[in-house]
Amino acid sequence: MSRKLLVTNALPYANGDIHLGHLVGYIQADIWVRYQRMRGNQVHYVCADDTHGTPVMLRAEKEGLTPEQLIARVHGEHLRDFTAFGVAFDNYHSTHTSENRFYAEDIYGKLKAGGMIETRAIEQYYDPVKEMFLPDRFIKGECPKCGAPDQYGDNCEACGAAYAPTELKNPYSAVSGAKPVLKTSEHYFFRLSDERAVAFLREWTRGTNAAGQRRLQAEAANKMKEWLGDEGENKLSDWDISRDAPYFGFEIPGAPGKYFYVWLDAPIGYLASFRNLAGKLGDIALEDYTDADRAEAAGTEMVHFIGKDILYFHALFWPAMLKFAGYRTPSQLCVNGFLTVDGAKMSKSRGTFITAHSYITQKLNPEWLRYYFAGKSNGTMEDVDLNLDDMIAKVNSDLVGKYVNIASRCAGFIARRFDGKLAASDTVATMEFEAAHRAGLVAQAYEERDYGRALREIMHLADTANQYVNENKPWELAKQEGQEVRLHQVCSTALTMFRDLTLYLKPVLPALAVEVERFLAIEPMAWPPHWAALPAGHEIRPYQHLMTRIERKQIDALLEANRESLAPAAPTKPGGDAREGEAASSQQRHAEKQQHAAQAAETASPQISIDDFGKVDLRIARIVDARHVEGADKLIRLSLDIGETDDSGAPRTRQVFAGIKSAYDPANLVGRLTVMVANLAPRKMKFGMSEGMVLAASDTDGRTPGLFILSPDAGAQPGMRVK
Ligand code: B3M
Ligand code: ZN
Repeated sequence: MSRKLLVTNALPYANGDIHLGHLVGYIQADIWVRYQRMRGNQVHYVCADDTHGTPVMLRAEKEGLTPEQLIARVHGEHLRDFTAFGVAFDNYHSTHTSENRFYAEDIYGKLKAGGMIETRAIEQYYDPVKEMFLPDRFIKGECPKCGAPDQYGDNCEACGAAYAPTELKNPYSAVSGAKPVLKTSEHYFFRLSDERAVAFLREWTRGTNAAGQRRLQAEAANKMKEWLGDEGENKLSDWDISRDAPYFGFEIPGAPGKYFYVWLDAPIGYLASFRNLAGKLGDIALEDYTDADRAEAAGTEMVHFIGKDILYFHALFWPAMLKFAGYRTPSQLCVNGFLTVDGAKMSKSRGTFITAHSYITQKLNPEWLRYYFAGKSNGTMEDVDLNLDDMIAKVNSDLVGKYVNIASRCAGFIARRFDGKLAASDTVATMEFEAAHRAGLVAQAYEERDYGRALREIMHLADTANQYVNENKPWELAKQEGQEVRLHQVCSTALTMFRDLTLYLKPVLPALAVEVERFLAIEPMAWPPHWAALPAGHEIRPYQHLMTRIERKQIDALLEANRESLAPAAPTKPGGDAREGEAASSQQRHAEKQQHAAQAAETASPQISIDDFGKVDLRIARIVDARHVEGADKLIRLSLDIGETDDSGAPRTRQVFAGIKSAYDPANLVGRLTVMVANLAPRKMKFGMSEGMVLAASDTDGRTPGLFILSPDAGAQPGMRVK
C-alpha cells in the first residue's frame, strides 16, 4: 500500500540569506521525498518563510520598508535559492497569510476552550523611548559574572554565563540606546506543565511511523527523556505565547494589543502552506492530513525535517499544541546537526559562511554539494563537516571518475560507429552485474536517511561496472580489425549498467538523472526498478558532457566571494528568531543557550586581578582511567588522581567528564599527567557527577582544528598546585 506523506522542512526566518548550513537539512529532506516518490508513495512536500516577530519588524524599519515589503523580497530570494539546489517544494508559502491566521486562531481557540491557556502578569524590560518591550537579544549591558561590556540579555559571549536580562549591569536597549525600565504586562501561556500534556508527550515520544520506524532518533529520544524527567516527574514549564504591541504578527482574538509569539504560529505555517497547496490543487482531502481522527483513519503521515537547535519547539510545544486542539500530531521528526566547514564553525572572516546564492553565482554545480552532503548524512543528529578538499576529491573521483566516466567512454562509439543504436547486451556480464546489485540495501538506506551508506553501495557497484569496461577496453576494440560486434556489445552493456547506477543516484542527483534519461531516451525511472537491459536497436541521443570536475580555484573564488572584512558587528544582529527568547522558560532558555554557545563569537576576555586568578585551584592530575561514555558524542569519562584520599585514608580519584572525544582515544590518555581545576563546583550531568575540569587548548576561531590537553614537564607529581 502506498504511503500518504506530508513532509516539511523548517521554515527559514525571513530576515536573512539561505546559506550552506541551512541546505544540509533541506537537501536531506528533498532526497527523502524524491526517494519516496520513486517508490510510488504519495508525498506533499511543503515549506514557507517564517515571517513574524521583532527582528523582522525592526529590520524592515531599518531598511525603510514595511514588514510586508521585506518579507515579500526575502520570500523571492529564498525560493530562488532552494530551486537552484533542486529542493523542489510543492508549495513555498508564508506564515503571514490568511491560511496561517486561520489555523493559529483555530488552534488557539481550541486550546483555550480545553483549559490549556492561562494568563499571568510578568515583569519585563521595556524601552521607554521606542515604547516597546524588549526581547532578551535586544537588551545589552555588562555581564553580571565577568563584567564584559556589550553582552546580550541572555548570555555572555566572553565567559559563556547564562542569566536573565534583569541581571545585566548598566543595561541599555539595543534598539534606541535608552535605559530600559521594568514594566508589568499580562501574558498568555500555553499550559505545557498540565499533567495531560506531560503524559501525552511521554507516550508520543515512544511512537513509531507507518514504516515501523521510531518517531524520534535515538539522540532526540534521549533529549526528550532529559526534558521530561523520570516517570512521575514533571519538569515542564508553561510556555509564554503572547507578545505586546508593537509586534509584527497576528493579534490574539479577544486580546487587543496582544500578539501570538512568532514561535506559536511558525510551525502552524506547515499546515498553512499545505492548506494553500490544497486550495491550488483541489483534489487533496485536507482534513485527512490535519484532523486527528481522520488522519488516523486515512493513515496519513506528517514528517518534519528540522535542525537540532529547534528540537525543543518541535518535540514539546508543537505536538502538545496539536494534540490538545484536536489536530493530528507529527508522525516523525528527522533532526539534522549543524554544519561546520573544514572542521570549524562557519566564519564570515574566513569566507566559510557561504550563501546559497553565491555558490550559484560562482557557477558551482549544486549537485556537487547535494552529492557531498548526502555522502555525509547518516540519519543521526551528528554535525556534518564540509571539508572542501574532501568534497573536491569525492566529487571528482566518485561522480566524474567512476560514474560519468562509464558513459563518456562508451557513448561516443555508439554514436559514431553504430548510428546511435544499441546492440543486445552481453548476457553473462549483465547477469553478473545484476547479481552485484543490492537494491534492497540501497532502498533501506534511503528510507533511513543513511544516504552515506546508500552511496557507498552505489559506488561499489560503479566499481564493478568500471571493471567490466576496463577489462574489455572499448578504445582498443575500436582499433582492432573484426571486433565491431564485440565493441558494439560492450558499449551497449556498459550503458545499461550506467542506467542502473543512475536510477540509484536519482534522489541525490535529480537534474543529472533527467539528462541521462534524455540521453538514453528512456522513461523517467522509478522504484522498484525493472532491470531488463536496454534492448537491441534502441536508439540513444548524442552524448553531451554530464558533469565537469571541481577545481580548487573555483572553491577559492567561492571563499573569496563570501569573505567579509572584519568590520565591527552591527549593534543588533539576531541570527534567528529562536534567539528572541523573551521571558523564555528555563528549558527554552537552555535550548537557546546551546544554540548561542554554538555560535558564540571569539572575544577577548576582560582583565582580572591576581586575587581573581588565585581563586582557581589548579592541580597536576594523573589520568588513572579513561573511558568512552555510552550515549555521549563528545565526552570521555576520566578518573583523576590529584593525591587525595578518602576518610579511611584510601586513595580517592575524581570523576571528570571532558569534552575531548573528538581528539583523543581514551586508551592513549591513561597514565598521562595533565592539569585540572580542582575547586570547580561539582556539576550533575546526565551521565553522573563531574568533579572538576581538565584544561585543553583550542583555537576558538578554528584556524587550527583540534583540542590539546595540557601536560606538565617531567617531575611534576599528582596533587601539585599550579600557580
Ligand atoms: N524560523 C528558526 C530557524 O530559522 C525558525 C524555524 C521555524 S520552523 C517552524 O532556525
Ligand atoms: Zn561574562
